[in-house]
Amino acid sequence: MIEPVLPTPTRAVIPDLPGLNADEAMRRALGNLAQRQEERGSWAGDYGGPMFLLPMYLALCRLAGKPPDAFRTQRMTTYFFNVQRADGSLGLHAEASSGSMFTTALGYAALRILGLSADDTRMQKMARWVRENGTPLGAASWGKFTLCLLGLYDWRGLHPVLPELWLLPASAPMHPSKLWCHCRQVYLPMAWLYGTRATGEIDPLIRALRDELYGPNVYEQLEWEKQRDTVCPADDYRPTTRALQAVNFSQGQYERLPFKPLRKRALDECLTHIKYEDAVTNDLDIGPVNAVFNTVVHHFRGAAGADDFRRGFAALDVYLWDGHDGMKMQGYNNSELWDLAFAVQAVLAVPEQVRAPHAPMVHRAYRYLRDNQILDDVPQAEAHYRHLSKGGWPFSNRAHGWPITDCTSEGLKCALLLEGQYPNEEIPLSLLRDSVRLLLSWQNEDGGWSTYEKQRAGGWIEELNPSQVFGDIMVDYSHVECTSACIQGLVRARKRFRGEFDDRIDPAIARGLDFLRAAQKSDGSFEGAWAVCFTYGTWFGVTALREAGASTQDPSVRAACEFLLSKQKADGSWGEAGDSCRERKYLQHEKGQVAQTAWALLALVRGGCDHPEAMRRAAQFLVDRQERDGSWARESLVGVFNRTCLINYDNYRHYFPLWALAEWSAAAAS
Ligand code: LAN
Repeated sequence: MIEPVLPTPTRAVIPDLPGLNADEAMRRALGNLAQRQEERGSWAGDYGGPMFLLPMYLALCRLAGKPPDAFRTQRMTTYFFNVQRADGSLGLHAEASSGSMFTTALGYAALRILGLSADDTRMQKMARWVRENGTPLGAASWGKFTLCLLGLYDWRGLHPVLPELWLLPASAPMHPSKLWCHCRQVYLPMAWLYGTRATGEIDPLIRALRDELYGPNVYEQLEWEKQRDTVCPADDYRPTTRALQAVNFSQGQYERLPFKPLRKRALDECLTHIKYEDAVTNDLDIGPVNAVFNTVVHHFRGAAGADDFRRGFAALDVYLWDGHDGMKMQGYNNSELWDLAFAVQAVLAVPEQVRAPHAPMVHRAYRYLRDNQILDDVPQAEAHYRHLSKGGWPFSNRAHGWPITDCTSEGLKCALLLEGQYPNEEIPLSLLRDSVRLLLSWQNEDGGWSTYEKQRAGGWIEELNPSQVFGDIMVDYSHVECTSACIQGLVRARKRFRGEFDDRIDPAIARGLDFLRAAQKSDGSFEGAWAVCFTYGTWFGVTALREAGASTQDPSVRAACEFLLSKQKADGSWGEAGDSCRERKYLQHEKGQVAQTAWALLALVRGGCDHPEAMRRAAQFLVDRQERDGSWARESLVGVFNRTCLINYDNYRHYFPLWALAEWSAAAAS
């Protein structure tokens, strides 16, 4: 078959029209999207924000003796200093309202690795903050761990991360397979590195750093065993529980045994799982932390790990992003499938005659969707604690390969919306059926959906969360967003495959709705877990209820709309502060945010809100905030994970306002 050649987008010159209307705003927004689209059909975007990732990467570069080149060195340095706070510290994420020992201690070491002098005034300020706030002895555990690798903290000052846990029977309550996959995949290489006490060379730079971080000649005098529970208040979001103390104590006793007959086998078991993860993800690994730590493992394996190291190190390049504020390490290899699924739905919400000139953009996007669906289950899934994958969609691309519940559902929704448009390049129907089956297979006993896998352990395991800085990392819980997305996907699938899966889809949707209704707060809101926060969650909550057939008079829908209306700002916008996620209550941001205003407007439109003026003002806000070229300017970070760490979804500002304007104008016209 000869592939049709799609015309590439050209840069349009847009005159500055006074008094823009919604149609014109949509036209410009579409032009902007078309211009930003990659040849491969997706939209690339900055996925930075977390401040612990780049230092982890630079620790690896240091250990392996592979420093970044001059250009990267300069851009990475720029990044650190751009996000450095006035008091000299770094926050957990780029916009944190306070400094974190975890990221400041690691960031300081990273900047020295990049070649900055300790005499630089910005460095002096940073080092002073570290010493005045208790030194790296108070860093959160992942910070201490990374410092151990570099020889900047002593392994005796860490609670054990036992590789032997991987030898337990899989049914044991403490078996790592029960953990949320991100947590499991981080503690896997950590267990290997802890078990071997992997430490780099102690050279003059490391010696100097010890003095700079802890104070002159302090390091050698420290009583390390006593520092295991030292944590600076800024890093102590989840303080150690009694249950964790007990587990730490018993693991500590085990580790003191002079002879550990299982250690060698346990390390081999860990290595098998590490290599497997590398193999099934094309060395990308599930996320940035295990991508770095797995590569550190291969480095310390020496000649035996040389090939694995080379591939792992090369794969890390795609995690680096050179953005407006410098070069950072991103939270994932990219967010392209996720962005694409929303962008497509936003474009298709625009009236046909307005979007007609952009048909090639949608066509290109469809190809990306098709080319990045996951075609097979991973080999020996069960032996590696993996769920099924076939028919799923990932967050980024097929090479990464881990399918996600809501990404699969949004992917399926797009595939169904575009079905029949490109007869020669269609996604095979059998693969769409696979994705429906996969969605069904992921539903939890509580009726909700988690992120990558079914929930495998009770919430009690959260009591053993050793990370200190993150909340809810131990278990793959059911979430409002994932549940809503899966319900939406199943509603569409029910229509498309009428009769085929009804006996499974109907009860699944009903149970999903029960989960959602139970998750709704008494003020009518839904709490989101993956973006800020109640605005995001409420948009998902309302959407699922309405898609699944609830009327606009449904009390849950009404309550959700009332909640949103009560938070609208005087200028018609919504702005919710990132700290809402940490505090778990709605906190106003000082400024209205375009992405959040779009979510709120979408929720109100879909919820059949009977305050047309409130919605008109929201739409007006979106139009007023638009730039001449159809884009929207960068605003506060609105993505989040594990309650505390904000992350940048840079494309949200380009398609969510378009989507909201499209649905609002359609509803307002009818
Ligand atoms: C992501 C990115 C995608 C995101 C969505 C699909 C948007 C969401 O709806 C479900 C959760 C998920 C899959 C998600 C979970 C947490 C991730 C993987 C991240 C925010 C990207 C980075 C983050 C990861 C945990 C960062 C590394 C830190 C650890 C605590 C392991």
